[in-house]
Amino acid sequence: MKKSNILLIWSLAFASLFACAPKTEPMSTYPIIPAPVTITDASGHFTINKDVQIVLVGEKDAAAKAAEPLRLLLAQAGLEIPFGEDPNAQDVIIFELNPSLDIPAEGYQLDIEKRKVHIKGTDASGLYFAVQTIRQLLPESIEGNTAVEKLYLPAGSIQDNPEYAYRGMMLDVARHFFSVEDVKRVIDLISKYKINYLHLHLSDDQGWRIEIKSWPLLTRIGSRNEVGGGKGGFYTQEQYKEIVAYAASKFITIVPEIDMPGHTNSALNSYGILNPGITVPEKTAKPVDRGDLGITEPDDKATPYHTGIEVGFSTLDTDSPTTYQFVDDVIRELAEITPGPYIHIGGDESHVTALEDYIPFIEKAQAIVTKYGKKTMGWDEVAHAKLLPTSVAQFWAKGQNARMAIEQGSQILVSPAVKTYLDMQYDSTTQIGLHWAAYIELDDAYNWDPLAMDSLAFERKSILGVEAPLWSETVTNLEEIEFMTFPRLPAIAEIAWTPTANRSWESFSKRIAAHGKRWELMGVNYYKSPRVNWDGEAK
Ligand code: TNX
Repeated sequence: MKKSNILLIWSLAFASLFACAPKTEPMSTYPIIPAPVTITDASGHFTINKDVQIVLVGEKDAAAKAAEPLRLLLAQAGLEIPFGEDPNAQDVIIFELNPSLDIPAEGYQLDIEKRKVHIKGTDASGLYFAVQTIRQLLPESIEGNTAVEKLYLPAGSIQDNPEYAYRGMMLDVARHFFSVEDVKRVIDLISKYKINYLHLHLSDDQGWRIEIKSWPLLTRIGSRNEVGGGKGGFYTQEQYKEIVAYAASKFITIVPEIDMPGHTNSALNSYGILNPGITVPEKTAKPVDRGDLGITEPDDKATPYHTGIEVGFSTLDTDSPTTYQFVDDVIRELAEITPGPYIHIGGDESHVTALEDYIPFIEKAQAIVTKYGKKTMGWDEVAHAKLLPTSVAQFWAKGQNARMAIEQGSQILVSPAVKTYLDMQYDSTTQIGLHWAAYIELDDAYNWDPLAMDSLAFERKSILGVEAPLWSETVTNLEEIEFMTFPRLPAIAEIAWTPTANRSWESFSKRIAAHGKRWELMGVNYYKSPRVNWDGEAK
């Protein structure tokens, strides 16, 4: 044989060896966000191909809720993995749900060996979050629905659980309305970062967005507007239930908010009887055409639509018994369609409600929420009222209010506008968004600690969690939602999930670059922050 042929054969053999060789970089180098509590590397890898089976162990029905999303994800890559029965077989992915294991709530233990993947948890959420970790151990191509013969997972172990029980995002569907499909897309994207609450801001001065059967004009009139005077919209109760169920399938709980007693002009458009006599700022007022709706009775006290972004001019009539009947009906209907523990009553920026009226209003609203079996959330101003220990104050502006809530025995949800507000512009060149609180670049969103937000440090036990609100005065469609949310939401998610000692900007800024590649495959319109080298090595 000619020398050159031998060389060719050798080099072909060598090349094919490498073509088949899977990625075997250590598990700890994979760009997992939020960063897990501990990762232990091992050598080798697990191969996912058509011979692999998923096996459920322990509480099988609950485990299946987490296993099914993995099965669907792999099916997207052309790998149809069946369910099997034998946990002692080889080439299995075991989902074990066992409440007596020593694993904290929502946590998981993930062990990847050459012939077995073993996922353990004490609740289904933990197993689901393990699946999100596995997703990030798979190659980026998994996000692009590309069919493959096999996939590899690096061997090793991860022990993981969240630092905070509440890891949330808020979407304002009142200033601009977003469709059920848009909300589902947001749920898809945030669930990958182990977010477990989505707060929906369902009413504000510009629009009322949830059907309340006992007060039908709220949607017939109050929903037909948004910032800029667009047509607005609302969710029927059936659509809301569809959102709740979709979120639940991704282990996200919906927190509905009806903002009261301020931010209520859309209720006052619909029912003048709730109006103590407020007027809408003239330059943003748009008349309501009741005749066009076939409503013949005049309502002289009903206000015009508010199409601008001014805040703090509206209030419910806090002296009127009708107002409390209204609040009772709204909360009763909302509680009936909300399986989650919280109802948010707003309570922010009630600048035209006197404090002596505001306080009893909040206390009555809190009692109504309690009567319907739910816990109350409110923006930090609610701490002026007597809060129940089960109530949660959402700290957005004033540390003093947060401390007042804590002194009463309530927990706080940490959402400082200067760090977590997703509607804040990244810098002075950002085309959408506001900057009244701050410009928030990605490193600003990442480099802070919920325990040290105020001059008086908060105690760990006083903090329920962290939430990033996206207000929508300037955000009008899904592309803009994505642009303001990514990459900052993953930064907030890591603050809420990962212990402070495990977090560093240096590491996060490298890991997030790999997520940019995934978002491109998913068609996510993200902000390419100049603080990140997006073309850098994925790992
Ligand atoms: C303040 S945050 C508000 C909202 C606005 C937001 C805009 C809070 C409780 N109130 O009404 O939409 O600023 O950034």
